[in-house]
Amino acid sequence: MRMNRTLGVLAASAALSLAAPAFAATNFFTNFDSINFGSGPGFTTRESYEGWTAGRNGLEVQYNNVAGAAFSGANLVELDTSANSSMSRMIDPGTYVLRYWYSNRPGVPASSNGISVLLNESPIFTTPGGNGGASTNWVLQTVNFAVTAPTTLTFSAIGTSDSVGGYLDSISLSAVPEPASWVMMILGFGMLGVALRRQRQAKLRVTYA
Ligand SMILES: [Ca+2]
Ligand SMILES: [Ca+2]
Repeated sequence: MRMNRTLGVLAASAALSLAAPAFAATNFFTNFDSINFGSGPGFTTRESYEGWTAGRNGLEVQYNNVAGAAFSGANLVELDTSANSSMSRMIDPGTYVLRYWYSNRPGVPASSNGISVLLNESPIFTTPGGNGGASTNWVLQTVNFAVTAPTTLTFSAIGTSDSVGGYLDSISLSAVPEPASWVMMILGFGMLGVALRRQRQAKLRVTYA
């Protein structure tokens, strides 16, 4: 009985260390495929989509190869609607890895294809663009950053504002545990392991007494 209570406390502390601030941070995955827009090619301009809020020029979702194939599923986002456009969402404090797939729009020069990542409207990363070829050319981009207060994460078109621009697909934000949280977590699980072993030994003693 006493062991069970100890075990319970240790399990709770291990769970608490899992729920430490790093784990309360924002995690999301978005691939723009939540809506099936039908079988034919086309595009739609929306004010919000999959947790993203569009800037003043809306958010263009392309589907079914209207101007190049998506990285995942049928849909992708192009960040240049009728003019350079953007999409934003709020994230909580944390240490993060941002991963996203980028492609030039086919046939569009590098000078019109750029996309920047911004935190509270300050650029932290610019996707290396390039001249668009005959088809989409998806390249994984990885950006590491940390924020200590609620922050607006934005993807924004840069370069020539001309209704054609860079593509985005399959974006994920993953919180990275702080070193202190790792130590807490390892300690927590270590203690849990010791308690489990003790409990097992206690049971053995009871069985064979
Ligand atoms: Ca997709
Ligand atoms: Ca453009």
